Amino acid sequence: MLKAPILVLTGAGISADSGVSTFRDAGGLWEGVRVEDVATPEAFARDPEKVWRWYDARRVQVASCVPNAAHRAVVEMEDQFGDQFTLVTQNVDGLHERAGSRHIHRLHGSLWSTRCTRDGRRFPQTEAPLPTLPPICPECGEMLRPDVVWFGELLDRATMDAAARAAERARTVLVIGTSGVVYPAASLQLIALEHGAHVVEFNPERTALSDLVAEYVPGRAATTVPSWWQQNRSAT
Ligand code: BJW
Repeated sequence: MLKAPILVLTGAGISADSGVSTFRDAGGLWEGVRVEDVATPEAFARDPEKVWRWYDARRVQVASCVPNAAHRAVVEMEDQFGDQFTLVTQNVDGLHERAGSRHIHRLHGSLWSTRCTRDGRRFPQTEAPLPTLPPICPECGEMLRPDVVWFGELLDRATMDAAARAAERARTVLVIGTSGVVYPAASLQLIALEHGAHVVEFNPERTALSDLVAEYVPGRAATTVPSWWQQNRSAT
């Protein structure tokens, strides 16, 4: 029986069937790349152009991808459960937005906005590739940075607090396509378990979470999530 409130936690794996690379799988974004060279504030301070080239290449890749059936099933969950539904994603690819999800807690930012390195002001930026790298703030002429959260940086406090509250409250939690190794995002599923939620994990590979959850659903998200949703959506 599917009990509300519902929390959906997503990672790179939900977009894998759309053709977006994950980070840690074979052939993923980290293969052949040192994290310290592209996804830390120190790397950006050292060589902003190199970091921007890496992010712009990802923006170009994602721009050619479209949401898949798992993103669409998540939209249907929001439609059915309304304010008893929360979506929290680690993804920066914007595919939940493009699928039609309306309320999204983005823990790690977005590829589709930039942030001024001087005052932190955000600018929407949908052009891919960017015409010049690194891009320059239209207001003050300082460099813009990707609007993402790098290792060693704090997540937005209000976003993380809202996500943690949803994890405490939720009676059903769907964890889709994350390796669960990056904190504090990975703490959300543990908070939910501690609070007695029915946790369902969707992942072709077992993770540290798999032995702890009520249901482990192996397979690709674009197949398993819609199928699970069809079987469970009326059982509310
Ligand atoms: C499929 C599939 C299909 C494949 N269908 N599934 C506590 C303990 C230890 C360390 C720390 C800690 N607290 C903080 C830290 C440090 C650090 C951290 O967690 N390090 C660990 C890695 C060791 N965390 C931070 O630095 C965070 N900041 C912070 O905590 O500040 C305070 C602090 C700082 C320093 C010390 C202590 C406290 C910030 C983390 C920011 C992470 N940023 C990134 C990059 C974002 C921008 C970008 O996109 O470039 O976020 S890293 C990268 O990993 C990205 C992702 O959102 C994140 C998670 O990855 P995800 O989504 O799980 O992807 P994968 O590739 O790992 O997994 C994909 C999964 O999909 C796999 O399981 C596949 O099997 C599966 N899959 N195909 C379904 N078809």
